[in-house]
Amino acid sequence: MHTFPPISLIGAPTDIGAGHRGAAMGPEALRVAGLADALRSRGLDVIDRGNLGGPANPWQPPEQGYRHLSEVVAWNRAVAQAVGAELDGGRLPILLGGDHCLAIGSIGAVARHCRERGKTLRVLWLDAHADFNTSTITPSGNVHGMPVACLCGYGPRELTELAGAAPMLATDAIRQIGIRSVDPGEKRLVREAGLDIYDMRYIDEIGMMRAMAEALDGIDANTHLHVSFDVDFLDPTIAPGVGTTIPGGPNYREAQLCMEMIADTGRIGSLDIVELNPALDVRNQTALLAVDLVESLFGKSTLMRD
Ligand code: 6HN
Ligand code: MN
Ligand code: MN
Ligand code: MN
Repeated sequence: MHTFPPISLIGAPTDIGAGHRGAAMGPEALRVAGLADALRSRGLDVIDRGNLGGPANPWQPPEQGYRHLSEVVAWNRAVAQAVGAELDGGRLPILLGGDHCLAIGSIGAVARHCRERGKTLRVLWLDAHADFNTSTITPSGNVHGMPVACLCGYGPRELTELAGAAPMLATDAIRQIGIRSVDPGEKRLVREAGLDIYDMRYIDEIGMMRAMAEALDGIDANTHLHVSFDVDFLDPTIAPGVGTTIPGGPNYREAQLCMEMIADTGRIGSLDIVELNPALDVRNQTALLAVDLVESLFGKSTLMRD
């Protein structure tokens, strides 16, 4: 049984980088689903910091390949500041999104923290999508399809240098799990950058257990593990409450195993829960499932192992 640092929940109620409205309601849906109490029942110390503020969503078409770039920058600055403050205070930040563009600020702050403390960062990106688009190859202009590229130095300076010199994150620090939708230009860039992708084909072939063992290989006592959990990682039959459903994701047991194996490392230092869209959900079931999985991520086991 591992001990975890005290946890801070940070709400970022915005859908500024998404292609559907509704992810702005994600933080409240996670609260209603009982996230804080679920973690407290694991014996964890949890403070809910409430919600960050930021610009409203003007719902404009993309300009020069980006939708709402200045608003995306403003939200990410707020996120980076809040996440950085929690890490500095020795706490484990959980970002309640909000859409996935917010991972630029969240992981940017985590990467800076790791650089300052001499820690090795490993990012596990659980998602149906690679989120590696740029303004010239994006099919949508939505920045939630670009955060990994921005973190790795591909993107506008306001985002690639949001929390330090670009690249804020080395590609070899990332492992992407569950990927099953990559756009044509994005595919080329992912290969060029050499991203480590455990796509659904690979998981089908070798199983979630071996895929996760590989993705977690090399983690040691000096590793800060950041999990960026895009809820569309999950199969849409169990998680309909997301804007961009892609069939063929991990089922309930595979997702549980994934979270349990991450918990077993004892190294989780920060987490994003993003892309939950209550406007598309059914009786908050996707939020409840996300809470269930996050409990496993913090060591709740279905058997007597905890
Ligand atoms: N997400 N690849 C598509 C795009 O528009 O760039 C979808 C991105 C979805 C992003 O779910 O975080
Ligand atoms: Mn994503
Ligand atoms: Mn996604
Ligand atoms: Mn740390």
